[in-house]
Amino acid sequence: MNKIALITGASAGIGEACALKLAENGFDLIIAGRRQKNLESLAKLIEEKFNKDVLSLCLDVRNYEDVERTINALPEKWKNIDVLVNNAGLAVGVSPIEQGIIDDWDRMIDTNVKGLLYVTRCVSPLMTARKKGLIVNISSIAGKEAYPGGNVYCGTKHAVEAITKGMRIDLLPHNIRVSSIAPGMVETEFSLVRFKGDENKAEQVYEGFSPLKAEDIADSLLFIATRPEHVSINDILIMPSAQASARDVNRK
Ligand code: NDP
Ligand code: 8X3
Repeated sequence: MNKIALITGASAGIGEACALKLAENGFDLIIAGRRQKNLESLAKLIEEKFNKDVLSLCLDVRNYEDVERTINALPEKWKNIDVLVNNAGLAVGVSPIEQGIIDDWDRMIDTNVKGLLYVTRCVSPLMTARKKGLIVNISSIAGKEAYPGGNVYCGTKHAVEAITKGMRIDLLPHNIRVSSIAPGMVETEFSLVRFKGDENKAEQVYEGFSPLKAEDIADSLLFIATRPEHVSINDILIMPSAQASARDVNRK
């Protein structure tokens, strides 16, 4: 039987690339996100290209009741989740703290922190029952540093870093490995979401240097997920070669 991976936020960007990479390398996939059409296209691609089983879950990770109901209702085969990738997340806005928009703050905290917790709360008991599993949380350079206008987004990713460490300790007796991947700038829909659909502002973020591609993060995930059982890759910090810190980018 193939291993099974559940990836949140698989309808775009890093999550989509991770789904394709794991499918290419023998995993069956549970792909989750809010945009059903994107999930359907991805599922079709995976089935046709890699001949792997795919289950699509139209799911908003901010809604605990939906998350719980959806995970509890998984068909028995699909409950044998070997790898959970907590990837769904977003930044919204770059306002300084004194001008912060409460709805932006709520969206980031509810998705990046509470959503990650909700999914983990429902999936981890399936892993502890089987005494095996791997959880990979997608953090960020924003989980290691703060930068102007990053306040709440950086706060959520610092929380992801702390929660990852706590999860690793709690799940240790259950033989479950917990990893974090913290990327620098990756060209995805991330900046379009952060700038609320302003394409010019989003494009400027990646001008004058080569940002990471979503596939680069998928490579890191594959490395983590294919280590022997006695090896845990706790943290990967992966940056574009032209980025030395959240703020230092060598643009041509
Ligand atoms: P994208 O905007 O391209 O993808 C984000 C994904 O998250 C989408 O699939 C989106 O799906 C999903 N998502 C957002 N909100 C929810 C929700 N409430 N419920 C379920 N799914 C949701 O961005 P990235 O691929 O770049 O981002 C993925 C992760 O990587 C995020 O956690 C981000 O913080 C992190 N990251 C990104 C970096 C970058 O520079 N791009 C750098 C470091 C970390 P849908 O809209 O269909 O729900
Ligand atoms: C996304 C990358 O630089 O906006 O986490 O924090 S950054």
